[in-house]
Amino acid sequence: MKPQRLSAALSVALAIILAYHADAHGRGGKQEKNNSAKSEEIVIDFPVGGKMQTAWKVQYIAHNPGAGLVITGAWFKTSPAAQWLKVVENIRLSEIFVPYNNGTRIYDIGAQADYSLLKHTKEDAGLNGKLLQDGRVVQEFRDTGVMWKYYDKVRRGQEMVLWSTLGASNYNYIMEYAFRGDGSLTGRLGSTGKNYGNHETTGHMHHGCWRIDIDLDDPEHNTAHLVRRLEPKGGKVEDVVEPFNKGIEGGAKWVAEEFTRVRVTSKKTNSANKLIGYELHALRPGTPRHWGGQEKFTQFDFWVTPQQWDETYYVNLPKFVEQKRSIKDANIVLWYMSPAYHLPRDEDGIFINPQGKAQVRGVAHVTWCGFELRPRNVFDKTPLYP
Ligand SMILES: [Cu+2]
Repeated sequence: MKPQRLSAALSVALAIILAYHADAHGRGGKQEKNNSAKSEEIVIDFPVGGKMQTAWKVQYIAHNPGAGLVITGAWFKTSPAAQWLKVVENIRLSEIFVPYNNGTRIYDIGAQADYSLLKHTKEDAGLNGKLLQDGRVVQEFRDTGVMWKYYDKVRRGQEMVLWSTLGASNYNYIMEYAFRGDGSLTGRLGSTGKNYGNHETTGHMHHGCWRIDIDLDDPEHNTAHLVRRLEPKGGKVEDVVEPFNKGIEGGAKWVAEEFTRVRVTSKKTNSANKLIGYELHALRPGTPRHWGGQEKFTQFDFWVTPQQWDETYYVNLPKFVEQKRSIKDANIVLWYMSPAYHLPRDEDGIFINPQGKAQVRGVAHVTWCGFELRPRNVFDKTPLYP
């Protein structure tokens, strides 16, 4: 966040201007393809250090300055003999929206696209980390704990993690992508740094506004569904799978009581003749709605649009979907806002000086938000047990 205080009206106006600017200049893949920065590729076999069972192939770009760490392709292999299955064309944080309870509004990517990725050190990378891209990207292998347990048998999970840090004035944003041996992947945004000047005790949110261009197998033939679990009082429990927004681009709300998720299916089937798919699962502590002039994009938690490289800015979603294009059997993009609420606490560090005046000396520990993409009927059966 910029240290200067912006009035709510001014920052909203700025966001609007930059939103149009961002889209007019096609901040996104087209530009990416002509960009001097080129994708790096990593292939990882799982289990790491053991006999291969599954694998991920991941491409990424560390945009500096700009959108930060962007996944530019990801393919998964369910067995050593299997073909690569394309899962992702592009995942990026389109925006980090930071609304304060007192009305201050900050847009940390779209409005400040000149922020740079930090150069990390061995201390950042930790025991299992490796520095890539001149230290702008950290690669880590993590044990994710027990994945399966049955009496004397156990299987632990592993993930390959790529992360970068965007230095956004008083805040540092960790952009993290983890690819797991079971075919799932997560995108997480970690907000850390120092509390904002003159707002040291003001509650505020750091929302990750993700653009998730999923390309499952043949990218032109993907369909999004809204999946819910209903348990009406006195009624039957039902799992409902419906075309997302009746097959037209638009938004949907995450409903805690319904375990809402978005499922994307391809035309391909597994050997049990089920459509292979991936589900977007919300990892969230709550649901924010904001009511400023340009904040209609917060009225839904999930959005789906057709893929268009000149449509990359999250804030413009309500305008994009006015086109009412079909998202059935098409090349589609999922959009998800992962919310985080930060109500400063004494653990953030001393933020009241001896004269009783608010003062930034504070250490804001990381608050995480994000999502998971989880395979559904990609495997015929899991190979991941002893
Ligand atoms: Cu914060």
